[in-house]
Amino acid sequence: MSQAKISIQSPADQSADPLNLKLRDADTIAHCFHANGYAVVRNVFNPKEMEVLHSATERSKLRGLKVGRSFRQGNLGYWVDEDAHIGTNVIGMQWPSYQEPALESLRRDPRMLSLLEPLIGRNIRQIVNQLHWKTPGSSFAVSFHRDRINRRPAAEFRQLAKSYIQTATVIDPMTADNGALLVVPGSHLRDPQSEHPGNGNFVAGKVSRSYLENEGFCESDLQPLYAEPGDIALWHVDTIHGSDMNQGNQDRCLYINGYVDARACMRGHWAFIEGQSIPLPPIDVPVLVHRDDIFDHLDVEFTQTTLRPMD
Ligand SMILES: O=C(O)CCC(=O)C(=O)O
Repeated sequence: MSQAKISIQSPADQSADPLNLKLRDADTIAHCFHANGYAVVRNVFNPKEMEVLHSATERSKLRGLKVGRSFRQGNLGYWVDEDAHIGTNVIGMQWPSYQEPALESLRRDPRMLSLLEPLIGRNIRQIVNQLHWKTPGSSFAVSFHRDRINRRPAAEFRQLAKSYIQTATVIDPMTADNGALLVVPGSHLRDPQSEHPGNGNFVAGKVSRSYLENEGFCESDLQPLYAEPGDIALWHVDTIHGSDMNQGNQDRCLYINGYVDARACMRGHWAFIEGQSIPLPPIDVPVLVHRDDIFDHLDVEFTQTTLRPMD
């Protein structure tokens, strides 16, 4: 005789603080995510793990500095900028997981799955695998945007509002002076009021508030996400967010992983199939993520910097 499966789930805590969640409260995380458009889960990775991850990100940055120019090879890419204040500066990179095993295992760690599963299920592709550094003294900042504008071609992402999750694993503390992420709580529930400039999110210098204002929000609507190494912030594809320049003396590295329900999108590297974590293929196996020319260009190429002047 077959027995019915009984699943015991703890109900979501409707009064939970979205800035202070625990991984074991998966339903509460999902509730906060839907209600507020963001959530911060504390201490997902422990200090020992964070030491290893921090070293991996430092090695990645040094690799970029050594080359001294933006370049890419397939989905792997480095963004190296000539900063007006500090000179050659690595602001970020795509798919660092090809080169650093600790970053490769974090993106498909079971703890990531437990965060994602209540939101997008157990079959998950990955669209974003990225490091962002805000080196002290640099002018790198991120203009306000909703991630929806970056999910292109739009027709390839079905039911985007329900199928996509952006996560940031905190590598260096995010503080009041080093350019912490700023989100507008609840903005994911409001229809866009304006056209986003749409010309890239990476900027140099003071971040304009004009998109925020055009969307009917102001400075006091911004919620900073202060966080410690090992915490994970997650936000909705329609949540308005950005971040100012680093005015402090400590680097601010974030490890961004963006995931999509595989039933809604054919692009991306696999992260999980039926909850089973899937490693990256070798770099010379083309996988369609962002670049439509991936099948024709697998050699190393130098590229333009992605920064644009402040608006
Ligand atoms: O690094 C940051 O501060 C911003 C990250 C971001 O905007 C994104 O990943 O969509």
